[in-house]
Amino acid sequence: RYAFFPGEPRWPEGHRHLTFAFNPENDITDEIRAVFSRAFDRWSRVTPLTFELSTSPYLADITIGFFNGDHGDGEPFDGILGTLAHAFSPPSGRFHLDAAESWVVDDDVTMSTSLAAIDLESVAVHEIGHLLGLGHSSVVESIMYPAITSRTRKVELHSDDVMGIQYLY
Ligand code: TQI
Ligand code: ZN
Ligand code: ZN
Repeated sequence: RYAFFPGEPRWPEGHRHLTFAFNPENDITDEIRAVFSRAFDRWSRVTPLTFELSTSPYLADITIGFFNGDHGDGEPFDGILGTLAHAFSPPSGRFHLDAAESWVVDDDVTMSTSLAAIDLESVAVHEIGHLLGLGHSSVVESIMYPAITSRTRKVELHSDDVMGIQYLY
């Protein structure tokens, strides 16, 4: 079953239109932007929340960045596999991805020749769940279940994810 962070933090009632921006240090291609837009849309479709790309990381509610190793928040990345990404609970909006991963964008990750290939959209949908206030679920098929394998793709919200997010919003 779905779960929340302690105290059930969520984006406040008067804050249902959220903006997101990318770390200006990263080279974000249109393809990568499209992956994140699709991931946000999946949550938007089942909630009153809307998400819009902003060009200002200082003003945006959610900031997304790729980092290597120690990046200043006490939770260093560890190179290939292990920790892939992390996102903080509301209203932090910080979403960090390990730049060392073999991220797969748009291509079919199940066909990748790299054994360590990770589907970016699958991780984005999961981390956005955290950004919005969902913890980990015990339902194996859910997006918020805490296991991901390389070379797999899981991007469709499960009814368990939808029930969890609709409780919060
Ligand atoms: N990152 C962990 C995660 O997002 C970070 C984490 C551990 C965490 N415990 C937490 C975040 C509790 C919030 C609350 O779960 S990860 C998965 C999954 C990771 C893991 O890089 O290990 C996914 C990233 F769920 F499959 F294990 C993406 Cl989908
Ligand atoms: Zn971080
Ligand atoms: Zn998680």
